[in-house]
Amino acid sequence: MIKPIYSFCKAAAAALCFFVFGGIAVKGQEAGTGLRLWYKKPARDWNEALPVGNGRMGAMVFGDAVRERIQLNEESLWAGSKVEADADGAEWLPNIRKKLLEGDIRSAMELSEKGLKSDPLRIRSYQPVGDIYIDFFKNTRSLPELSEYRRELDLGTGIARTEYSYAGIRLTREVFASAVDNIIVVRLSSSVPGKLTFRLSLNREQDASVVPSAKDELLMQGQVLDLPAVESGPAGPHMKFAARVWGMNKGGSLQAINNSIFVEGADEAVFYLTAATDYNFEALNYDRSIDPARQCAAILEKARQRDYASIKQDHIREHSAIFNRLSLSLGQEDKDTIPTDLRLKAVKEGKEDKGLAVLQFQYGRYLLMGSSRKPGVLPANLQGIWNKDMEAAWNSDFHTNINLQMNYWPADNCNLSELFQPFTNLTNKLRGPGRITASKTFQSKGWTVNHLTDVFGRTAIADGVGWGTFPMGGPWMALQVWDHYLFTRDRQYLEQEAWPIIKESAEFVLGFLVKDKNGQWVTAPSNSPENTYRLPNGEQYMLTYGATMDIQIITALVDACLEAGKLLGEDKVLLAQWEKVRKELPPVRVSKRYGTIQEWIEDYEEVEPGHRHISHLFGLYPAAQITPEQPELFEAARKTIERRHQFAEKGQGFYTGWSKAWSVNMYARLLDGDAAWKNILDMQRYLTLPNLFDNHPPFQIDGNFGFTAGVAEMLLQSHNGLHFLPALPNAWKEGDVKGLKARGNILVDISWQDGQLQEVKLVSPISQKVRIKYGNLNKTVVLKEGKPFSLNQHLLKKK
Ligand code: FUC
Repeated sequence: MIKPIYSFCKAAAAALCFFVFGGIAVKGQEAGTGLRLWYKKPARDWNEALPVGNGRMGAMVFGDAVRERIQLNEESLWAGSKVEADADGAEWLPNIRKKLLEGDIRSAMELSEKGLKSDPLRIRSYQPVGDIYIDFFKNTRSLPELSEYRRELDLGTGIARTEYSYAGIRLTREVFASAVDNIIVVRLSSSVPGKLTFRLSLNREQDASVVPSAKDELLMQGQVLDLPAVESGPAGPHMKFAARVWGMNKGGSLQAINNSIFVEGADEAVFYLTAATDYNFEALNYDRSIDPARQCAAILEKARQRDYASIKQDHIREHSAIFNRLSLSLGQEDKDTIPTDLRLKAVKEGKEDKGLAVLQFQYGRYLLMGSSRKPGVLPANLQGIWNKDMEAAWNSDFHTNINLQMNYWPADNCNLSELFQPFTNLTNKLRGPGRITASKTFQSKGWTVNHLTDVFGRTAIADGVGWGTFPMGGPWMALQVWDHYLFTRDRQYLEQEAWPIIKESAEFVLGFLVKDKNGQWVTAPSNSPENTYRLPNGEQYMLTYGATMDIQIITALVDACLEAGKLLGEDKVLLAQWEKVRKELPPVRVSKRYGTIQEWIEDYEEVEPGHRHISHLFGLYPAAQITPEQPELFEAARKTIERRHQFAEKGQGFYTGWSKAWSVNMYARLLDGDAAWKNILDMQRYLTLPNLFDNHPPFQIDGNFGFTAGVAEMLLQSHNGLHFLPALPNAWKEGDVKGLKARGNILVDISWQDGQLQEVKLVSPISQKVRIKYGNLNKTVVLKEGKPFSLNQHLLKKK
């Protein structure tokens, strides 16, 4: 029987941060910001483990004193293979459209099932690389009594640390993912020399084997073996992958045997770890000319030239330079002496903890840094980069009917613009397969993707024609690329990346639209993700034409193309054509039944009124078509979200993490800070896991990112000039934010007291005129290149 081993001392957490081990001062805070998740117990399961990531590799650190587990991911390791799944719509599409527009949805659906159903229907999953286990105390009869246990993740340094004492010895572990050196680093040390004895093993539950590749190194090599699965594409040996762990010891011995490295009697041990696959992003496929084992060897070879201290120093420097660009205080009490799980518990029991909201806000920024940047290429998926399952929930894919887009909502406004690049990379790459989907399935030009994609560039309809027909996935992605330009004003990005993407997306839309009975341009077929309507005869469908969201997306896309086209001197005839189409789109309508925004082109009854998707409010957020300047729509938008909530509270849908996070952003746009704060509290109370991961359930990272974007949106909006503190909750009496980013590439600091603005500071890299707003005050100011511009509570310039 294992004795209870954790007798936790009451010593204040901070005191543990300054132990001296073997002459090395280990300072818990280092260059960090004091923003930490910390716990007095090891993770009992994955949802308590702590994430580190460098954009290409991720790891979840459990911190168990007896058996440490570090679960590993590499961004490109996917099951499946590249397939051409598009159905040939040529023969079917005209009839499907005709039936939809005539209101004969049953026939349209039957025809779609026959003519538009893709093959294979589904995609396969993003997979983990495997696990590192570190076993201690294997040969002891009874486990020693452990004390002063603490594990933490310091968001400012990106270092996960575990510490505990036994028999007068203090043991410390540090884990971080270095973007500079492209590796994961694990260091174990003991306060008493010669006391480190353990076995580190590298494992994967399937499709791989591990051998020593040198006396101090392990090599895992594998190949995903896809078993036959209904409608999921070819079975067979697919993506190849490898991982290497190299270890070094100070004192004692270190030796690789079988799948393990045995360390005995050491003072300190350090491991560098990397993984790779034969995935080639350029080809959106695996590529047999790539040898993952050699890739790993090359990465490790470089890292081995560098000692732990300099790798760590470079990591902290690089990490903190990005992370520290933005600071937020909500005037909260400092509760850092209370473990994070207990703070969360207190909130779940009804307390409010603004500091926890700040921590979650910054955690969203941290998680985007961990899952979306160089050396990685791919964007953050449904779980960022962190996934433990061979068959993950929703395959941990890139869901393009909101989830992938939501992941990137905080990238620009939270001053992390370079983290957006992987989103652009994928959007740009999807133009290749997306042209086939546009031309074959939808008989149009340009490119598009439906409601999901994977690393193999799936763009065809997936998961069935009712659910998966969402030709607006591409235009929505394109719009986000355009928005990134609006934030950064990077002309080169506009010319070389954004413009080709949005222009070709608009080509798709123009070729796809058809005229309805009122002579207006509509999409057909499509759906309003992922909601179902009921016809007067009781039949229920998802498939439709001219869903409100589609019209809003197309309006925004045409507006973007017109603005970009004018900037770039595009052909006037084309611009005029777009302008004409825009005028001939159906209007956004208000439902006669409920006074809400009408979700479909007809005022259908919704089957699930508390549905998690609120697609018809796309025009409220992320787009900016529904604003206080259109009072009727603005009011209808409020009613729409309230109605969703009302039904959700009766237990009819809605409560998923990302959906609540969307509500935070929408309430911010409705200028209702108290409602936004209530939704944040709901997220904390019902939808947050002990490691502060968002709980869909299960874990899904979009909620984390949507949360972060939402908090920023409450403090600053910039879709229509700069609006300071547009949705400040009553509970946020005082506070201070430094380093938000507004469209126009303007950095914004704001402080407030007693719920009133105190001071604003703006810095713009270029000279420009901007409209600013606070409460009822409106004005225009001229910013000079690089010169800070400060305003007081009356929006008067400060000296
Ligand atoms: C959409 C959502 C689900 C889930 C999935 C990954 O289908 O409706 O709630 O988030 O994406």
